[in-house]
Amino acid sequence: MRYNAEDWDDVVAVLRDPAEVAIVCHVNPDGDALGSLLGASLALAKSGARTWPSWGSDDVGLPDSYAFLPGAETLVQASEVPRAPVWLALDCGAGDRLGSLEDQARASECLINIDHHPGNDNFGTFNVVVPGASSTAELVVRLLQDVGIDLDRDIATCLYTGLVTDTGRFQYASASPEALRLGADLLALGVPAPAIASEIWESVPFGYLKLMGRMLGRATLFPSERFVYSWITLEDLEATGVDLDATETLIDLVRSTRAADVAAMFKEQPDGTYRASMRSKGPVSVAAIARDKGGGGHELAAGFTAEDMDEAVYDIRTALRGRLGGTSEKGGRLGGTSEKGGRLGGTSEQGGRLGGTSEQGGRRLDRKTTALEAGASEATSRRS
Ligand SMILES: [Mn+2]
Repeated sequence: MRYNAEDWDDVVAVLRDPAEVAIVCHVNPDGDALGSLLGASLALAKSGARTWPSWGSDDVGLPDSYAFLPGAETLVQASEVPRAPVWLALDCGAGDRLGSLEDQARASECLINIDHHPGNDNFGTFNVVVPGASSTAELVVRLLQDVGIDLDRDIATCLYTGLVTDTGRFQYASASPEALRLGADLLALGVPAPAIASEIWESVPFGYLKLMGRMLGRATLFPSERFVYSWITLEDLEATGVDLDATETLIDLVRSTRAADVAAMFKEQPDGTYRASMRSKGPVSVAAIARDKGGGGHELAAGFTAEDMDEAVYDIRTALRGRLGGTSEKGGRLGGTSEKGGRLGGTSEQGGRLGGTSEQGGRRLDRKTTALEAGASEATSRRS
């Protein structure tokens, strides 16, 4: 047994001799889900099992950033996964994360749930749920080692990918001594770490740079509330050729300033509403703010849908003033803002510079961006 996981030895026993295993990760898979999925599949296949790696979405295929993962060609569509006797669910915080494959997985003789999300509902026949583990990949490595499967370079590459992504390139709290030792062991198997990093973090399409430029150009700071936000429109996506799905990490750029503790990113949706993502560096909880706006989430990461972005920004600022106004020191500092505060303009340095309303600021920045883009594409065509 490891990690005090009661079912550990049972899982090792099942994985020692499985003839057929369906291996699935959560829908909208991230690096840990994909790396664990393909790493486990390659390893079990190497030990003689027939494996079906997949997840419960309509179109199973690796995103461009993860196309390098060994075993990519072995993925099968959800509809092709048979009624295997053993199912291995990886990185799924709850049964419903199995998507369209949930019923089939639950109906199997043996559903093994390997995960590290706190609050996992132990949906498996056997459950190895270790919230203290850096990644599901870490648990998969240790299980495979106990099963007695030698990890090769390809398997290690998949599992290293899970480890490096879930630890935020070894910078989050989950980058434990154990996680770093595991990283070292995997590197020793020949994992091409610099190439992996480049594939994952330096592989955005060129248009994404333009999208970041537009978005960052509009970033608006309210120093008193220590709140920063920005937004993208459907027109931005069209002009830059970026898919809405590929914009999930934009919020990380917005929240990277020292000047703010709370960040919001608004994305225009096809129906004209704005999807808002919020992040807090603590102690302010953005969950309550999101709930008030009809959304939800965690204390430090939450979201909601807004009919009107300006109104949502106003509401967030009001909520933040309410949260911070409790102490006299902060109350004094914040008091000036609320007195002067118009809807968006006037309060922040940037709001003023942008001409008072976000709409005006946006238009002006758009023109500038367009000019820059024109210059850039000229330069590109001259070079090519
Ligand atoms: Mn994970």
